[in-house]
Parts: sequence; structure tokens; C-alpha cells
Amino acid sequence: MKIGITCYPVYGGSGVVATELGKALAARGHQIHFIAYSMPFRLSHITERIYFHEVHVNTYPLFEYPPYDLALTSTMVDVVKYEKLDLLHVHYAIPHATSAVLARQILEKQGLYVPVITTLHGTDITIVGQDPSFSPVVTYSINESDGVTAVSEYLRRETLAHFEITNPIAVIPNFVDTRRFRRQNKSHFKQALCPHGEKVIVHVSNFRPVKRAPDVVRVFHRLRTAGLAVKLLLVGDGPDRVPAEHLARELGVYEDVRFLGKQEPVEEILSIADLFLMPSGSETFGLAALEAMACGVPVVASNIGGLPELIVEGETGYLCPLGDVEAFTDRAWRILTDEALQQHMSEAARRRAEEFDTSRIVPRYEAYYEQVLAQAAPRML
Ligand code: GMT
Repeated sequence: MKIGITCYPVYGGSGVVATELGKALAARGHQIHFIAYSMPFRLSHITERIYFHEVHVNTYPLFEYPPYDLALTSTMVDVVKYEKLDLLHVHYAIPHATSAVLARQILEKQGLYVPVITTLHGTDITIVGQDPSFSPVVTYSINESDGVTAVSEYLRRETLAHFEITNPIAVIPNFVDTRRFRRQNKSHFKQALCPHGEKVIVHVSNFRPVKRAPDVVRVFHRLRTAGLAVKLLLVGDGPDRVPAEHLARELGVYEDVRFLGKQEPVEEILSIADLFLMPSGSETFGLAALEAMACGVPVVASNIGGLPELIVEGETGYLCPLGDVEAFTDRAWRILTDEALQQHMSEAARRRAEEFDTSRIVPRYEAYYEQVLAQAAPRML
């Protein structure tokens, strides 16, 4: 198949899923055309079956807000027409689904029908999409898509609860390459960071307020105050990084916290982790937790959103009430002070992650593409 994929190319879960999906589909023989405003950050190199089409938005004195969505639509029209794409798969509803639906309508007038599949990831539904200034457009674009997927049952329910959806929504979860994300021997790295055998807590996010990064620092501070020898590694960057840094200084734990910024490859850092903290206020799936689990790291996370669909309570980690720093500290303490429990959870986390391996999930997307193409066939004649 020739598939157009549009996503946010920057650091973020939906972009990672879209890019890894494109790479996996290309490895399975499909031709993939990424259409975005810059090269997706996980798309390290172009192969013979992967193409990248950059969307250019021309500025004009009249444009206080240059219309990216329209430039994207025009690029989609061109790429579908000239590269003879079979379908467009867009990740994140706003504005990608809207642009794709418009592109399909333009092409239909020219006698060409390209089915549009929209994958809902999270904040496009749980936060941004419910903003009244976007809601009618999001509803329309989802209903006008030829196929719609959501990354968890939770997100499917949320979408149905908050929008008037007439289209069925298929659930296809996030996935991870468990050959890349596995525990590697990084003892030299661990030794350099923890010369006295300290435990290591890791948090990876885009530091948006929804990730509650300051809570990670608060939990860490409590563990330190209770006498645990532990270090904290924070990976990623975003609006809450500076507040988290200030908090670490204020609480007197900055010496043992490392803010590493955006890092690739994350799996090397996860390989020295004893625990992963995800105190998010909203999380439709929790890809960063899945990647940690694949590296054999138990996860303590908020008991919200799609996280209970991934984390098995008491087995691969623990789920805590949202914002309950005390509960997070207690569960972290349990894992970090009990070698046998930590080992058991590490192995269980890895096994659980294997259920979401690329080789298991990507064929579900392929099957879904076939289904949508078959349904759209009469319109494509
Ligand atoms: O986590 C983010 O803020 C990024 C966001 C995105 O759309 O780029 O991630 C969402 O999609 C990921 C991939 O499907 C999910 O694993 C994340 O849980 C989800 N984030 C939220 O719901 C906050």
C-alpha cells in the first residue's frame, strides 16, 4: 500500500507512534509518505520506502496567523495525486483530520477518492478538542473520516462521551519495539551516576503541565527525607522544566537531580532505572511508561485515563490516586526497598510490554487499513 502519514513531528507521543508506525509499515513492504512541517524527530533516516514531504506555509503581511492547515491540505492533495496514495492516515485530530477530510473532498471533485483514517491520541480529545473553539470542527472531522482509531478504550469512551460521534471507533493501542527497548548492560553509566549504589528514578515527558513533573520532584524529596539513597533523572523538556528545577532547589535536592533535556536514545537511560514515575493528570495510554516497562522498569503512575489498561496493579507497578504525593512516595518506597519485589515487577513489566510489541500491534493497523479500503471501495471507482 502507499500510505500518507501526517503527525506532529516534534517531541510527543502521537508523533512517536505515527513515525514508528510508518517505519514498521515500510519494513513490512509498504510505501510511506510522511507529510508534516518538519522531519519527524524519530525518523532518523529516509529509506527506499520512506518519503518525507515538507509543508511550507508562506507568510503574507495580511496573515497574522499563517494558515498551516490549508498549506497542509494543499500538500496532501499534491502528494495523494502525484504519488498515487491509497490512503491518508492522520495522527491527532486538530488540524490533521480536518485538513485530510478537506483534501479528500478536493480530490473527489477531481474524480479521485482517498480514504482518510484518523487516529485520536489524547489531548486532541481530552483537552484541546473539547475547547468550544475547536469542538464542532473536531466532531465533523471525526465523523467525516473513513476510519477512526483511538489508542485506548478510555479514549474511545471519552470521545463518545464528549462529542456526537456517528462513526465507529476502533481501539488500537500504542506499541513498542521490544528489541530496541530492552534492558541493556549500562553498569559503567550507573556506576558513574550512583557511586554509592543509589537507586535511580526516571521520568520522561514533554514537561507540559498535564505531566505534573513537579510532583515527581516532590515524591523524590520525600523519599530522600525518609533516608533513601536515590537519584532522579528527568528526561525531556517543556514548560514545567524550569518550575521543576526551582522546586528541586527550594526543597534542597537539586544536587541529586539531573535534568537531561531531550534525549535519544532513551532506552539507555531507562536501562539504569529502578523505577519510572508518571504522575500525569491525563494520559490516554502512556507510551513513555510502556517504553520504560519494555526496559524492565516498574512504573508508579496515576490511576487515571488509559494507564490502568497498561499497568497491572501490584504486578508491573502501582497505580495511585491523582495528585496523591504521599501514595506515590509509599509505592515508590515499597519497590525501591525490596529487591525481590523490584525484580519480580521488573520481569512482569517486561512481559507485559511484550504484549504491545510492534510485531503484534502494527498488523492490526494493516488489517484496519484493509477494512477501511474495502468499505470505501464503491466510492473509489
Ligand atoms: O503526552 C503528550 O502530551 C503528547 C501526546 C501527543 O498526542 O503527542 O501524547 C498522547 O498520545 C500518546 C500516543 O498515543 C499517548 O501514549 C499519551 O498517553 C497521550 N498523552 C496524553 O493523553 C496526555
